[in-house]
Amino acid sequence: MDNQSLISLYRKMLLVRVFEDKSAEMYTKARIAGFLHLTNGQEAIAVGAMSALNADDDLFTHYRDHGYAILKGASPESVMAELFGRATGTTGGRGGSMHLIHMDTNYWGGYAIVGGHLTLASGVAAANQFHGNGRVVTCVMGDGSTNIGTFHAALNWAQLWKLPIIFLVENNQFAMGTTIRNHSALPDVYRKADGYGMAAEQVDGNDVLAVHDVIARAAARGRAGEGPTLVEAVTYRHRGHSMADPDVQRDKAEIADWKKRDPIHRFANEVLLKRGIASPQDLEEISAEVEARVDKAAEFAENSPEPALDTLYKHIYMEPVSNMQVGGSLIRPPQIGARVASSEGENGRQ
Ligand SMILES: Cc1ncc(C[n+]2csc(CCOP(=O)(O)OP(=O)(O)O)c2C)c(N)n1
Repeated sequence: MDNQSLISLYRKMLLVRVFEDKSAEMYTKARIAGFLHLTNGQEAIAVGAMSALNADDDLFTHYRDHGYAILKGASPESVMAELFGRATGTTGGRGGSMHLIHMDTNYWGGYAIVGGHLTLASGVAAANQFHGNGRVVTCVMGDGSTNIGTFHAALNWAQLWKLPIIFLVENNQFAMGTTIRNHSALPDVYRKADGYGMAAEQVDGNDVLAVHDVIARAAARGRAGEGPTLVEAVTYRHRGHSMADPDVQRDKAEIADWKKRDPIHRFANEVLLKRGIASPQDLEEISAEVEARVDKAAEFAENSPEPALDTLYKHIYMEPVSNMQVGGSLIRPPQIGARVASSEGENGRQ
């Protein structure tokens, strides 16, 4: 990587960090409602991974998704506005923190149901394979997700069909407050791939260049028709599970120890400063630029309108109509658990 690309990695990690800190501040000021899961400490994974993929590759993530949306190409303004629930947000203020989507850049979204997106991501990988479009899917999840049924269903299918997909586990060693040793029979997550004969790699998730290399290899494998890869990136989150978590379960000394391995400071010290790629003053300037950019995003969100009341029912399931004529048949609005009458008759679609 040339010097400019290395500096860009630093700038991006810092942008994700500062964006998260600003989100936390806005949450405490009650500008952001609902849940807010921050990614402080885990930035090297998102930045390293996204730097190794093509712009049109597909991305699915869990709910720790702000950085991914920005790195994929959504503006910090639109992401902050989404957190604020404003009309200018990535999904018009309807999704909020856990459901960022940016289809212009093939970011299929953040998902709140743990593991629920894995089979969806495999479906898109199957579509890519069918169309031969050369796109690879990256599906990001936490370590806790690897105990869920859909994890195993998705891995089995992906390996069986040699789908072009990377399952990227951000192993921050906790599912909420439960340690990986207490929630997973196999704490070495990458070894779960063995059950399906799938390629797997474990990587230091606090080393942005190492993550870049692993994801580049996995993407090449997917594009060459060699199938999926399970990547386990080992890291640690600096904050509680979400803003609602007072973080009393984790060991304070352990948190402090991992903060010494902060991926951003580490990259600045061990790569940029040590190799003379940037001076301390350069880094300060980058920091000031990033802070200003994020302040602007918060200002934009603050000044954006709420979604108009008459759009309340848009983009939920369907336009709410009392009845609808389709092909001469009367379609009743669906009710949960009820059959939907169709031209195929009562026993047709359910
Ligand atoms: C199917 C399902 N079960 C439980 C939850 C509640 N829940 C939300 S986050 C979480 C922990 C997930 O941990 P992990 O996958 O390691 O991700 P992390 O938050 O550490 O990034 C749980 C149990 C949920 N959202 N979905």
